[in-house]
Amino acid sequence: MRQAGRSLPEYRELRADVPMLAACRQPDLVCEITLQPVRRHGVDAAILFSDIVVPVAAAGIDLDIAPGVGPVVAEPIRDTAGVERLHRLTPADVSFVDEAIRLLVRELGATPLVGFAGAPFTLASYLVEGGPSRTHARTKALMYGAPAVWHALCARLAEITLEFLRVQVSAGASAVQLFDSWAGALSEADYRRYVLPHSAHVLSGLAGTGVPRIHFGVGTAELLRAMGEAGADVVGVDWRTPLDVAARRVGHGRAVQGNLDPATVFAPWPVIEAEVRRVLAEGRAAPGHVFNLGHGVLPQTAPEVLTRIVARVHAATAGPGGQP
Ligand code: 1CP
Repeated sequence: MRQAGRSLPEYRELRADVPMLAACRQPDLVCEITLQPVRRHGVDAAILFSDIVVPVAAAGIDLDIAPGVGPVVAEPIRDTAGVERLHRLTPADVSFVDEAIRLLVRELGATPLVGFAGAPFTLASYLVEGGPSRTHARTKALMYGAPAVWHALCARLAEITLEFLRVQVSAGASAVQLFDSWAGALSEADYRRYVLPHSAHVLSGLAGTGVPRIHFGVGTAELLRAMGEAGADVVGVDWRTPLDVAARRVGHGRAVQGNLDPATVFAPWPVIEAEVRRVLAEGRAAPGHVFNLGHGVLPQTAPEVLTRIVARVHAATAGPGGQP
């Protein structure tokens, strides 16, 4: 899950003098940072070191990732002229990602690499607000007040995202994850009207690639049904909804991903272990379950605890005798 690397001293050392976006554009550094949590924890898959705003910057938007803040956009997009500043993405704009993935696939051997991108709503929120927002007030103001501009922005973002994910799959990514982290800010009706068609466009555009598509958001208990309809193979769930409940909501035939509360790592081991067992047991209600945290690794997390959780999950799921 996101920022597994941030809790590692070896990550902090590598990043000490390199700003986030610059790091994302150096294939050898991307390769090494992506490998770090795999080496440390023995997880079953690697997640590409990058950020959801990387393709948007490559498509012409002046932005930065400020330490301790997140993405900050120099000139927020709030009208048609703003949408026009976002040009179409070509593979050449993100050749550094292609190169990093080719390096990684060689290094990873049998371990699959998960590529990712931000979904149109979450990307639009950063672009419209100009940075992280708790309320997404300006985003919703545009959505309700100028729906044509909103849909033009999301359609453009969906094209960029689709192209970016296609580049990652062509370079060798074994699965892709579409992060709609902030979709939980919306009612189901608004999600269906303003967001779902754009995310569905991205997901259906990848159907022919044959790689599994994961779709994740935070605070999405009321949206799981609609997110299931958006077309992914796996729906990621935060820690608020038990996986057996989530499995019913996302609909038949879809796997689930999640959903240990990232703060569980600060509990005594017997509590953590009981939570791991609960998540595994509830995950059995779905046709498939990717064990994961319910959101990103908190930076204060002790790496040793993550290693122990991974080992516990492996012990519970290895072979036919494995029991949660
Ligand atoms: O573990 C990894 O490093 C994986 C790579 C990764 C991923 C998958 C990063 C590195 N970012 C992301 C996705 C991402 N970025 C999401 C979707 C997933 C999620 O919900 O967690 C989002 C919403 C962002 C935006 C973002 N980038 C934030 C959140 C700000 C907010 O609005 O609250 C932050 C803090 C960043 C910066 C960032 N991205 C990644 C790292 C390691 C960092 C920290 C920068 C640093 O260490 O200097």
